[in-house]
Amino acid sequence: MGFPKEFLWGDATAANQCEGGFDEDGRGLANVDVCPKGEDRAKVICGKMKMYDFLPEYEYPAKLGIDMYHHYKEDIKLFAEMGFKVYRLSIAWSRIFPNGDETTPNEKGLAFYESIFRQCHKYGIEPLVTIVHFDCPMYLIKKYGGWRNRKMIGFYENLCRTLFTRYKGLVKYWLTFNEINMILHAPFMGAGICFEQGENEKAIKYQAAHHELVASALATKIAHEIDNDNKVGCMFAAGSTYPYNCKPENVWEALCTDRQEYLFVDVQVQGSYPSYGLKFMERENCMPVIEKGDLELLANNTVDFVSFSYYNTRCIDVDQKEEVGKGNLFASAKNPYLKCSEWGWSIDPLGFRITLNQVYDRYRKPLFVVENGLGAVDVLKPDGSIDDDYRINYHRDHIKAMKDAIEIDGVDLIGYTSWGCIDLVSASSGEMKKRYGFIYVDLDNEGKGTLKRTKKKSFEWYKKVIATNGEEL
Ligand code: BGP
Repeated sequence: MGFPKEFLWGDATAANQCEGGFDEDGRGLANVDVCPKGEDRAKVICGKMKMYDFLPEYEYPAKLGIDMYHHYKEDIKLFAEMGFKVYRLSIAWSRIFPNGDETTPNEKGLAFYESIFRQCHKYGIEPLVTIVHFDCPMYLIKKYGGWRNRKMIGFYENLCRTLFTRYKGLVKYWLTFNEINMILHAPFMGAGICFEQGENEKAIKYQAAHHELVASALATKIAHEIDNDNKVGCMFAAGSTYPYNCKPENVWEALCTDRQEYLFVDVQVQGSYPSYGLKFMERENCMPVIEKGDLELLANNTVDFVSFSYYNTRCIDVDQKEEVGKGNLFASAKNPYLKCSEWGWSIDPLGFRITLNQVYDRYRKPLFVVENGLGAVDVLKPDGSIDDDYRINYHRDHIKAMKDAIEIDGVDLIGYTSWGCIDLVSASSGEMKKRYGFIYVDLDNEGKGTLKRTKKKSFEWYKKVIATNGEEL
């Protein structure tokens, strides 16, 4: 038993966190470029502080990333050495359409990703492509207001059509939007939205979400039309919410909290807004404008598989005034039964199994875990090696939980791409020292370093896991 024979082992990265080359070969500026390092980052990514360009007093880590733009061949070779069956990466929209609303794509941008895909295939690695991993051309934000504007659907459609046509035969697995529910938690990073004073923020977020959902259904439709072999998935930030105890109010709140996130996925998988969601949006005065034809489009173009990121569970205590737990931009009460990472994210492998089961029970579609990992500070030993046993332990426990979900619970899981196989810039904090990789990159928080890649201890470990199809952990 154990993992299915065809199980897709690999890892994931995102363009804006590793590529760099922010102004090379015609690439346009994007929201993810102007998210600075430091204290104000949180305000910027949440749309509370307008930052539409680079300001001299800030540093912007995405400009350089880990310079994968110039290192991708070397990096993919290392992924191949680990035995990846799949590599999840994302497209930087503004490399393909620098402003976003052009009709003709930038050939240099298209050629760059084509070269990446060919490189992957050279080693027998299947690319899994996230069409939008948080990025949005800045021009679309300045001119149209980002995803709050319905016109975005058309621009995104153009992007998708271009990608599906150009990469037919090279890419089969697509994700429409990374962590679509992040619109609620980080609207500038997730959907290019900045709020003006006095606006109904909730209404704007749900309107933007509706636009993304329509765009996602449209992408699914076009992907299937262009190539019947295309498999399209939704992607959300998962992690079940626990009631702090059996107090019914806590149980109820936990359910409501999870529903907030499931709302988007319910639409993408089941093809319609759930009743609780419609009631919520009505009650909270944030019902989106739904145009004629939208509901049919949503109903007729549901996804082929369900993917999600899992880092931690959450915990709800209605009596606890202060929210002290942290984790992937979600607020949470502190769970006294769990240890936390150095960044305060709880570590909960059984929670992973719980989440896998809950998602599968709800949707009964093939699942694909596309992010999971431990952000930690790594210490380079004098001989240049890195003993990241903490990372190995984290992955071992989570892979075991995944195995149980498959073997004991019958969850249909087709693949696992852990997060950040090669150290990259942290999305939430903009730091380099929050490292997830099996491969170390010599670059510090100040942007200094040689960019040299070094294998960590976990590199050989993950290689063994893949080679034995998860039998040797
Ligand atoms: C998810 C994002 C990723 C990634 C990850 C880890 O929300 O999809 O882009 O960064 O979280 O988060 P962080 O980088 O903040 O540690």
